[in-house]
Amino acid sequence: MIWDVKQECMQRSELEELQLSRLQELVKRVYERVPFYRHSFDAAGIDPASITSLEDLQRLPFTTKEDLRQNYPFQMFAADMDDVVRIHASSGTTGKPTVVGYTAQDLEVWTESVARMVTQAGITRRDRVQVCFGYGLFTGAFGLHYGLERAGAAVIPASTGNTQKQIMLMQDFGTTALVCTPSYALHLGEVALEMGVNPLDLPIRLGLFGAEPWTESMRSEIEHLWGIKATDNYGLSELIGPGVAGECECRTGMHISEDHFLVEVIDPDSGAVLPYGAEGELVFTTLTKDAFPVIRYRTKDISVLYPEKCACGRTTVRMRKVLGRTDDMLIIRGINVFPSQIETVLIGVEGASPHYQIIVDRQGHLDSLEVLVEVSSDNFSDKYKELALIQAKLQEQLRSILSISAKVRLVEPKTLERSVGKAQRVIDKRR
Ligand code: DLL
Repeated sequence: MIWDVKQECMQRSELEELQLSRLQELVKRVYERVPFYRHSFDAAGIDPASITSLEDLQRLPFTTKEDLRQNYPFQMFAADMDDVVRIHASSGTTGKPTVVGYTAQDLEVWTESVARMVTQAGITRRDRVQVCFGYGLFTGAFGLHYGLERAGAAVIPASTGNTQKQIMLMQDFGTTALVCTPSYALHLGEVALEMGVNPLDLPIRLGLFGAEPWTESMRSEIEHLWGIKATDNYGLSELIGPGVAGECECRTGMHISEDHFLVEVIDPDSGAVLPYGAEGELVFTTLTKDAFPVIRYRTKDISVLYPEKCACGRTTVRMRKVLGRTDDMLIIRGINVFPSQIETVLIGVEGASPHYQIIVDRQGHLDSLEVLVEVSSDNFSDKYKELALIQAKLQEQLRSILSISAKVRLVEPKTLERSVGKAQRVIDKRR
């Protein structure tokens, strides 16, 4: 089924006309309402009225996560704070998160985009959908929640954690579809088996997975374990959250909701726009966001765009699975983690030095994070109590900044390898 035939199956020319009028309106609005855009357009010599074609988009400067950080928390908002009805956040590169806001109109756009996305994945009003994303500042749970309700499904807001109870809910409520990160889907399956429950005996038929990269081999592992069809969906908080793109039944890339999100692929080094079919960094402009619009936002996600009409009938451009990024952001149990966030914590704790190594691994199907930290020479002592205090403090602060727990291992001064060039801070054993 197609949720919104008019928007999803538009003729290219009609879509481009709509995109242009929305873009023109957006550029004028952000110029008037957001000092950051006014300054950056002025610096680039751009008069909003001079945007007369979609190609003119390429003249506009990019927006980066660093720009959002410098305008923390609300200076990028284009709507009055009184009209903002929801605030979410995702990881920033340091201790402060990236903050995004929604007006009632934004929530409506979000709900519709997700309803579209879940419908194309195969959800219907007969489904009972267990949402195992954390309900909180993360956009995953609330975004999926309202879109699924709009699509008519029965939502089970199970949130994260308490995995045995999740299995019990699936059995008792007759869950037919699962929404979570692909790695959590594997972990859930493993726990079910440990409990003596065969996932194949549960009525789950469909999985909607996203928020982290996953490979085709992981897809088949999940499908075999659960006996379900596993679909991929993509989004990011800075654009709206989930609902930017998702697979249809053909699973030949994720359809991007282009009436809301104008997409480009660029060469991450030169910034030049690349043609369809070329691999590069995804850049998005939000065409309909009210409170938190972004212009040419650099996602750092690497993908490829396919413009050909899909066998499902939708005409929107599809994006290939995202398997890599241009920066060092890690996604651990669905949570974005920047090494620089960890560094910020280390610098703030007396006794810890900024010499560290991050080890990401997978235990069973769950990601684990370990941080090796050199104790500074003046603080290094044989006193177990003092070291245990530093360790506990680091663990507590990392947990509070990253929202996931990290195991901290203190090591003696000057024992971690020093590099002459770029420090090799991260060892990701999951790859
Ligand atoms: O992860 C939004 C989301 C929630 C999408 C639930 C899908 C399902 P952020 O926390 O801001 O938002 O993280 C965004 O996660 O730039 C990608 O690097 C990565 N990402 C999201 N979906 C996928 C995916 C949500 N399907 C960042 N495949 C993005 C690969 C993904 N990476």
